[in-house]
Amino acid sequence: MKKEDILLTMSFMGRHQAQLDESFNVLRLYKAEDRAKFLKDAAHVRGAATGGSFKFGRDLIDALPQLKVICSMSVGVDAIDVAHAKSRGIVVTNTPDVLTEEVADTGLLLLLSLAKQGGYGERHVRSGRWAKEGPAPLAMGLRDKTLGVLGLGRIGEAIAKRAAVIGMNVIYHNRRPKGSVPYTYYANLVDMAKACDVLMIVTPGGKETFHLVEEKVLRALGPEGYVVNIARGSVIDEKALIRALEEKWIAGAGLDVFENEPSVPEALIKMEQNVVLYPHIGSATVETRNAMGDLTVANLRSFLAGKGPLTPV
Ligand code: 8YV
Repeated sequence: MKKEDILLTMSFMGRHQAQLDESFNVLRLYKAEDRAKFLKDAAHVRGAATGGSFKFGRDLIDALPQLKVICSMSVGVDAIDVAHAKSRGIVVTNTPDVLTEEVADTGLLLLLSLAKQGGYGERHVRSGRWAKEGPAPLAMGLRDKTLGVLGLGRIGEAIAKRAAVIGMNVIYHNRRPKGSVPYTYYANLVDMAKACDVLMIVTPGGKETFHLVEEKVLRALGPEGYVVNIARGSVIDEKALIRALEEKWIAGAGLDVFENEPSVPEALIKMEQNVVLYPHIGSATVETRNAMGDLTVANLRSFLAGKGPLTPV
């Protein structure tokens, strides 16, 4: 039987390329020399596979009039114009749950590395400063400190549990309180920023959370406060964050995501001691990416076989 044509927007790991090739005739957009001609020839596809960083906007959606499903290898779908896709009756799927614990581990790693200056200490050794200048400066303990979780969803709750294990108090801010959790709810983000020592950002990206953490929130966090972003760069006003660090409105920042990835402002790169920078590694382990890709391919196979999506957004 002739395999169905599907669109693959960006390169996937070999394991998932093989899975896709096994079931479909894969049309690889990222290999196209003439994008317009490629899309004209691909206009009949019903299904597309994509990744969290690939901008799947209105133009591309409208260039594919037969499209019925977009399967993203990510939990965050802010790079896809989901509203427009749904208005065209197109189903969008993502990869929830399979990465929750992994991203929460990275959130904890960023929190500990920031507070305990793990990266700075490591550079203190490798640069020879320890031998030349003596011990690294003392860091901050996290026991009895308060973690303010902005966005207590699946990943937010997993991070909150980890923080409680290391002796932190946990408070949170969401659009509405969550019945089932043992943490104090703050209806107002500025009030929560005032009440916490570390603000942990775990919201989805997109219009609704764009620059949610801006000057007022950063000033409320205060000169001994820290911010950690494990969500999307767009949630923080990055210019305001740089001012906050330079003018010491806050004490430090741990960032896994940025407004214009992979470019990171030089001002942040220069801040050695109180800023930790990771290259969007939240879910970046072999185990978790395998699971994310497997779920993405399973969504596409199920939907195109007429059995519906497994994890629609
Ligand atoms: C993705 C992520 O790998 O799932 C998400 O939303 O941010 C990561 O797990 C990322 O989108 C890759 O660019």
